[in-house]
Amino acid sequence: MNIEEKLTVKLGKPIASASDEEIYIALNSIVKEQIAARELTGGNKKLYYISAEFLTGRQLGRNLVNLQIFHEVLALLRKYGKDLKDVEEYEPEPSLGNGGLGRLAACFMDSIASLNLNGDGVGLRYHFGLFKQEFRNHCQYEVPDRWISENSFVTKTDVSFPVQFGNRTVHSRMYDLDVIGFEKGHSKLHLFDLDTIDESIVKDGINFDKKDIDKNLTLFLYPDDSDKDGQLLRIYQQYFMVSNAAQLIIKEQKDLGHDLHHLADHVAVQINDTHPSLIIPELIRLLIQEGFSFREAADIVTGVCGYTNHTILAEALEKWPMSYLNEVVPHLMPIIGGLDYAAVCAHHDNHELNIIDREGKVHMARMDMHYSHSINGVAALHTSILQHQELRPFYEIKPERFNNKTNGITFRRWLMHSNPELTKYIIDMIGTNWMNNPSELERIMYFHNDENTLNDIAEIKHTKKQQAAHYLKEKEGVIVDPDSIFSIQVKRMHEYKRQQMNALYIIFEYLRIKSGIYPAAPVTIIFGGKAAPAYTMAKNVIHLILCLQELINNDPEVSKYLRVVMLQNYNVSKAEVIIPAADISEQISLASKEASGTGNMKFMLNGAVTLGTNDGANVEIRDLVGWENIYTFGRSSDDVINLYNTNGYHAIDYYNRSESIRRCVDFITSPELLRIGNEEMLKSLQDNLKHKDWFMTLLDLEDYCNVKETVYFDYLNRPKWTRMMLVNIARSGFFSSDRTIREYNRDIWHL
Ligand code: 26V
Repeated sequence: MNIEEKLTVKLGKPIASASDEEIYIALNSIVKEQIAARELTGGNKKLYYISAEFLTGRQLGRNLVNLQIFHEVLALLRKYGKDLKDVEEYEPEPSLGNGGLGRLAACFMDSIASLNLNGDGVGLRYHFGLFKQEFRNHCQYEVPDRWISENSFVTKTDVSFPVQFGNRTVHSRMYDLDVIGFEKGHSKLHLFDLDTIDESIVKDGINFDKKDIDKNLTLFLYPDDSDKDGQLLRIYQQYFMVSNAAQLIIKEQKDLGHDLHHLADHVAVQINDTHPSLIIPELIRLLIQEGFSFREAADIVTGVCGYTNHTILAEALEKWPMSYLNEVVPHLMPIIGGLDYAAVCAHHDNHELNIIDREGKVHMARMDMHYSHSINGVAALHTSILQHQELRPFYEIKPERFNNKTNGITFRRWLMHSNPELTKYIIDMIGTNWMNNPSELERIMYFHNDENTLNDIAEIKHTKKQQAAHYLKEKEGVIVDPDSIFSIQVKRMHEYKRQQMNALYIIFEYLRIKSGIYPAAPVTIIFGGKAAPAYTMAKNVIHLILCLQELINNDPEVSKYLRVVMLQNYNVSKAEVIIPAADISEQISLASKEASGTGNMKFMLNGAVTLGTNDGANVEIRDLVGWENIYTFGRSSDDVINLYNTNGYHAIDYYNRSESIRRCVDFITSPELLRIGNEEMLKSLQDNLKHKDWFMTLLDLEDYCNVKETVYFDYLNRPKWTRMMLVNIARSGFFSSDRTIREYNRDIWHL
């Protein structure tokens, strides 16, 4: 039977008379059958990728792409007047991640499966994910994001493990998400949960009784940890995740008849940031139960584990008070103590190497570094900063463990699924070899002076902008002009990412327009991103942007030249609409602070030009495309690190010295904005920028405003701009997560 016949049979009626929801359910079922028919990837050694986050995005589209029936289904539905996009809308998107770290894990699963590697993911099945962002009164509110539904791709299994918390035991339930690869390969993402979770305990936003672990354990990703109960809950979650992972590993190895003495020959564990770090003592504990000595077990586990660091922000490097760990996992404490003792004995002269510090706090990353055979950063600059600054004491004792693995993205989702128009065009130019060998995208460089090709690429971009404009109007109720320049900054809200600098630029441009100086071309600035519920400053930045949106879009004089959009509840599905529509990719973090960034790669692949600092993977983008095909600005990471080390940055000096900076910052509490927004929030943001500004917004502001003018000017030079677009697409092959995963496998996992 072909797809059309199958679909008709499933529906029990003609496709033309079925609703989009019925088609979704039928396609879901067809896809599940095809997945079930594909064998799981096997092998002598297996990877377990353990992560608190897997930001998978919707599954229907990715499965159609990887089963290679996406275009067929697209055309089939079109024949009956249906749009696959509308059908896909019926799949709830799981919000099992926060940002780049979780999306990276999802891209990695796609690449692991597609490269036919023997590897599964392990995480948690959070009922409400992170949270859903709603805007009211120009402010962010958080509500539960219910994604679990009957027709999801996540299925219940019979697998369960006992997990010990102090003197009581809970019993887990494993759910599975099938991850099929492109053409071949089939892995699983195992998500653990408790049957006793009670969703009804969540009241008034995202609040709930933090002590009731049986009912709350997997309600949310990163529940509020501003008090002790919240921190204990985080530890409960982390231990629950890794205990299940460790038991699954031991069980599967025993089932295969492997000798646990040779565990490191058969198992690789990748620890995705510090949330899964307790896997180390837990695996050691299980091996001791199997009769190993402490020393033997610790050596085996070191051979199994690899640790990936995703940030240098001190506040994100987890440390738990020993007393808290003692409350949740007392049975691990002797092991953690032993690990610390062994590490201290080996390196007694430097207390920065201690796992347990003088205040009795357990440093998870330090445990990872002592007891993993590999330690990696996620972009060249990031790894270098880890080696020479943040993790220097470790680099000095174990240089051979350090390695870089520059992040990547799956082209299946971020090109083939989200931009079928560009995909088809690339196929017409150079065939399909690039799909399995992304560096071959380089071959489109052959057309870099071909006027027709450049016009076609510009035309595709325009189509994607029209689609995005349509989507914004339908879903967000905002009107944008597809003929304006789309400059897009979508990512988590954080001061180091400096959305506030972009907002100050908007003020700069607004004031200029008001004074009769107009930008070279009309511009639409689009933001999207969630702020952590307790992160006041990030919420204040959202507030400022929403106030600016209201002020500017409703001012007929200004909105001809400038429009502002803050997307509500930015997620993977919205990213797939908005990223292909970008002309300019805003990657403006304070140099040294963005470990890598992966959005930057998605934009590049879709033909946007980067406007960024020399930070994270932007540096590698610059090296690949050359200075002529990227706009960089701002102080270098060396300068910034030096400013921190010497206390050399004082925001107020920049404010006092520059009239233009002062006018932008002052405007935050102008009568115009106070009429719309909340005085306390705006004032607090303004004070922070003048007197604290920890992430040095004002340091780079003028440079940023200046370079933007150049960018807009160049945009009008169509031959120049479209050639830049083509070069960016052509050189993006390096950022395929297939390349990244091949490197992990070559250097760390050896599957
Ligand atoms: C840390 C914490 C600490 C406590 C509260 C909740 C929480 C949530 C997440 C994290 C870790 C954040 C690390 C992270 O997401 N890093 C991002 O990783 C991306 C993939 O490597 C990378 O592209 C981004 O630059 C980096 O910010």
